[in-house]
Amino acid sequence: AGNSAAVTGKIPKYAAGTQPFTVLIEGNIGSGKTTFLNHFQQFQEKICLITEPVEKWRNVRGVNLLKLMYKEPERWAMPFQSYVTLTMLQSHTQQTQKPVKLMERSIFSSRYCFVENMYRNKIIDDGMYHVLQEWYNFIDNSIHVQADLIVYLRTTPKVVYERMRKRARSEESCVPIKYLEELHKLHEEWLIENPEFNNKVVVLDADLDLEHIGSEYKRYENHIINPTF
Ligand code: DGT
Repeated sequence: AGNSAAVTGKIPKYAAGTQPFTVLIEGNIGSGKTTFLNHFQQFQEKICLITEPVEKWRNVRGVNLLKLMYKEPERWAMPFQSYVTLTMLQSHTQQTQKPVKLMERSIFSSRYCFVENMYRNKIIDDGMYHVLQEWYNFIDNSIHVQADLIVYLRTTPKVVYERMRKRARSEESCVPIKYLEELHKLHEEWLIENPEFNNKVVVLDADLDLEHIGSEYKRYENHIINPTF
């Protein structure tokens, strides 16, 4: 065929055309992403929920990469990020028959918030950073990442710091508030200030406690369950 990929030189992106309306749930550590996703479990026949990538990072064939990343970041941040990228791509390209997909985090938060923060703080050096950037560029050009709507669970660093401490995930015991402040700033730059993304973003007040957040979720239920394509 004259217009085959080989002839035109345009190879279709991997997973292009295979993804439903996709909603990404984003926000600082402890902003309630998991709680938000759990709320949508009642709509399982319509929504494919992809939760807790963090569980994969805590157990890669028995190795807890998340723990190693916090314990010895100079050595483990780079392989950790590399694995995060892989797990995110697996989720982004996972197939489903359902008309909506809801995902906790994305390749974008990893790239624009976490990796950026590590680089600014010199936890990963130039060489490591550039290798990751080269991967991101290659991925941009060759893999389709569907993102129709981004739900930003916006919080203040102090509030999520308290939640993180209460939750007491052992790996996070040494995370200082400064880290959450930096991540907050990067989320704001990416989701509020960056015109490439901010027209897809809905912002929820995720400082609200569990008792009150339900009505905030409800405000956006319809957006998510019955998207206007
Ligand atoms: P939630 O439900 O809003 O409380 O969310 P979390 O805290 O369960 O999930 P998340 O993704 O904000 O954070 C999980 C842990 O993994 C946390 O210690 C931060 C870390 N983390 C997440 N993504 C990345 C990443 O791309 N790079 C790095 N360094 N850490 C990440």
